[in-house]
Amino acid sequence: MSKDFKRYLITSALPYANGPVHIGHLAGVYIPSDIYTRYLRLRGRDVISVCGSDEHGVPITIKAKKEGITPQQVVDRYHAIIKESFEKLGISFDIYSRTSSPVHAETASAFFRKLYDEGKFVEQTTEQFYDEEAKSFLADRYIVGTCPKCGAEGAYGDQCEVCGSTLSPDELVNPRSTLSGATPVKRETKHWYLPLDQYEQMLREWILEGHKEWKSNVYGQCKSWLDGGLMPRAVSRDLDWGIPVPVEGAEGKVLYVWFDAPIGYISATKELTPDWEKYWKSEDTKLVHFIGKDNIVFHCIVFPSMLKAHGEYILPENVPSNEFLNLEGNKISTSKNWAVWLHEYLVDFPGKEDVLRYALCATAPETKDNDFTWKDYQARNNNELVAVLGNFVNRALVLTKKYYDGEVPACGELTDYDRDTIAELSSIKASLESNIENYRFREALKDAMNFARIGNKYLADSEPWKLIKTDAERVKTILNIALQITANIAIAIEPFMPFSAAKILNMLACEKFGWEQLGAMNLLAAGHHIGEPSLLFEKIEDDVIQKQLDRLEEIAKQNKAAEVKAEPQKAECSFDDFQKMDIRVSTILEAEKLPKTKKLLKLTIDTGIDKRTIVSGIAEHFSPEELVGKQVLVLVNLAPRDFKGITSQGMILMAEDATGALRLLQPNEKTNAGAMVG
Ligand code: B3M
Ligand code: ZN
Repeated sequence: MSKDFKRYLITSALPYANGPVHIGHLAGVYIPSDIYTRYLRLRGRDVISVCGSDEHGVPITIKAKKEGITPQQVVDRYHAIIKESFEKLGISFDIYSRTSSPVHAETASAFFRKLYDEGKFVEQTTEQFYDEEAKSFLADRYIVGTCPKCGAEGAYGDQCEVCGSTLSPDELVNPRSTLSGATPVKRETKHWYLPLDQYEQMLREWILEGHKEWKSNVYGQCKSWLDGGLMPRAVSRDLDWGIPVPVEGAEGKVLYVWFDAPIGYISATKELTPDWEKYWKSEDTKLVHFIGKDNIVFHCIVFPSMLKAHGEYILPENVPSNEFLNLEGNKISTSKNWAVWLHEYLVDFPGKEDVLRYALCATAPETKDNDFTWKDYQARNNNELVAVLGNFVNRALVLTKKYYDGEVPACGELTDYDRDTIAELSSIKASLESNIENYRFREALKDAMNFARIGNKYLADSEPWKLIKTDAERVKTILNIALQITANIAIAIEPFMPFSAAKILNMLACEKFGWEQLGAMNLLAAGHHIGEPSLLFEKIEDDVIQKQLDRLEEIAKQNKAAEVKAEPQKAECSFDDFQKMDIRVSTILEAEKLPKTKKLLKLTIDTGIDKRTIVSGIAEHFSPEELVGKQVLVLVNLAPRDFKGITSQGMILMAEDATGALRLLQPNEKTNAGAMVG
């Protein structure tokens, strides 16, 4: 059934350059696409993988405004971080470009212009939300309100992040401008629309009839969009950041980011190779888009309609899309900093790139949302990578070093058990291939790991370390087979863990093998000298994991504090009431814990009027040492009270924050004790 393609064009969703990449992006898009690409390369296919930063759109301008820098500065910063961190993780794009590149501006403009000239757009003047204070139309994320579908606050003009619904600004309840907070008014403006309704029939036939093999989450979303009926979609926006609409009378208007971004795949290919048309315009090319589930409609409905309208381009053969990855039970959120950031991981876990690739592939949300936990990450490393894969490879190599001084022993006569083991290994190959080709990367990873599992079992069952004393000839065959399995592992794991595959090849002193050699038992010739064995993986200790969990706990605390609403204001007090309070700047001279109490500190303070004693219930928050010498504000005419037989003459003023932490209130510069507050 499946067609034979001459070449492959792999695209991965262009990350917005408004922040770094996190594990959700990796598990959902970039690790699957890299596994697929590396596999095809290893098979010797003509394949290119393109990606780049998505540098237009409102997410970028909002970030710029928040930080008080220009949109260009935002994208320059994050493009560099993203590009470098992808490279370090071994994500092997043939090109990682950006949509602010001149080639892209030219390609996207020409694309728009062709559709415009051929009358493929509908030009329409409509009323759009406008912020009179900020003097600006409010596209997409510049407008927020209550979600009409789930009632969540803070839904955007284009999407509710709580329930995932795609929205239009008109649907929001109580819309507000994010620029000024003002309630927007309606104002007329002209835009160009792509009449998606005209492509509905084509899409129905192409997807619903022609691509029943697509993943059910993707197919299902397409079907519900198509069954709901398609409407024209605006492809321009009133914004000053983006690619200008290349027609007369379009001042102040740019291409909608979702119009220009997918064209970015084409521009990146153009930048990569003068042969780019071969990849985009030939039915012999298999085009595959790797994306996250929030991008399905754009890649399955909107972009294909654009490509059809243009007329010269092929459509994707598949659009493998994953669901979402959660972190420790909660939704990953960039704005709440609830994420594991790739660039930070690379610093915290140097040399453990493959561990992350492995853990994320193994927990990828392929069919439903899934959860990443640090404990699971640790268990996968310690129980699978160290105990199974690393252990097997190390045993095979170390024993070869020990018994044969690193020379591959010759394979003698095979036993039935040897034959069964070899047969089992070669049966994995077909399953591994079919799983990768059908985008089931978790299953494929299990297949690849099975080479090591079988190898481990083979060594454990045959016990060469015992046999060496009684049947040294037999041990040669056992280790020959173990080494052949090791070489096979270097092939099988390469798409998933390229660094470890290279390390194994290095230890075997071998050049890279081709995929077609997988399953062969003659990869290493007898007499070949292997290199020095070293550990492939190392155990990750609890304290390393605890550090990550502590960091997340701290973030959760901060998020909770940010959510807390301030207590309502107390009843009014008169100026006279206030005047009755005598508050003085004072200096803490001595501090000691009150014996037999948990909370109480006895403080000696200089109020400027006198030296006196105050008992304060802050021992759980401050140590005596850190208080001595500090200036504080003290209510000095508070009626004295006894604590454990000590009279306290006054009260130190403090604020309690939402996490329950206490803060001393202090003059912002050193002040003489006795200075009055009021
Ligand atoms: N930048 C959205 C996202 O990161 C968008 C993808 C564009 S792919 C052409 O979810
Ligand atoms: Zn909602």
